[in-house]
Amino acid sequence: MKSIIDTLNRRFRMAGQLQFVDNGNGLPVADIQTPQASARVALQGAQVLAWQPAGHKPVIWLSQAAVFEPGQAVRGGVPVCWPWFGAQGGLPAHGLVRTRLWALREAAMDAASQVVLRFGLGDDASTRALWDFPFDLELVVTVGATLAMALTTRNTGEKPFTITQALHTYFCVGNIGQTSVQGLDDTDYLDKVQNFALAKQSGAVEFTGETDRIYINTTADCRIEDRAWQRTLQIAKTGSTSTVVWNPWREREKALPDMAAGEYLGMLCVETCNAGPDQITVAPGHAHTLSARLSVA
Ligand code: TA6
Repeated sequence: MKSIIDTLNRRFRMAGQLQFVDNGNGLPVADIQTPQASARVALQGAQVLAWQPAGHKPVIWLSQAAVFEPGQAVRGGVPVCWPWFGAQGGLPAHGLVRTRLWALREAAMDAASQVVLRFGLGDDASTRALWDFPFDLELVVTVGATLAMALTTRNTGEKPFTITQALHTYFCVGNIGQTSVQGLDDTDYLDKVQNFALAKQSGAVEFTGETDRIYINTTADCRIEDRAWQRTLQIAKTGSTSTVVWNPWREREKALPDMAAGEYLGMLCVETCNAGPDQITVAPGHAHTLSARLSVA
């Protein structure tokens, strides 16, 4: 592991702004500190673990009980779910890529002094054993006063393939009971808590119990109104016509060993997706990009 971290530092380190560290459990993490923001991104899963714009409380939530082990999903941050969202028969939940080590293809500082990391992952024998298609996947993470994530799927094979996917974003909130999500009024959703029954949102989404919904046919940007912390988080998206909203609440939290007791009170997932009936077919030689841009209003 040390040699991976040494290699990353030799190739990509930017003195005082970007360095690579072992997070203590053997996984390399990009540690970013700029005047605009601090952030951490794990090479496993190309998973953003933290983002805090200067002058604000942390925006991205990470469980205190998260497990950092090679090949294990990490509770919190922004797991990349791909090439399927959710359950898929006996296959790993949320796809193949959140537990794999991605390559860092490029690290740069852009004209706006944001740190840009470009991660990549391609198919190999182990992905083809579970999902038999050649692909190239890139996640570009841009860290500044906003956090942008763009996931591009390229079909490098000769047959079309169909995917569902998510930037499964966990947000910090002051108190889930004093939080609402705007932008989904009048939108149909599939309610996982009610066996995927179809329902329609009326007004803002408020939280009084387990909430696990795939909002469909929506390209709308969302806002998290956090009354306890008196702040608004904005989520702008492209390449997505579904949004998932999730909070496990008290009972379901107990079934998640990588969440500490009561942590559901301080988190909320609003996920930029192509999920449920929102499926993307990518023709050979073509690409699709799913993107989310987060900001504090
Ligand atoms: O996005 C919501 C969801 O699919 C929930 O149903 C819940 O299970 C959550 O993701 C977490 O999934 P995970 O596989 O990370 O435990």
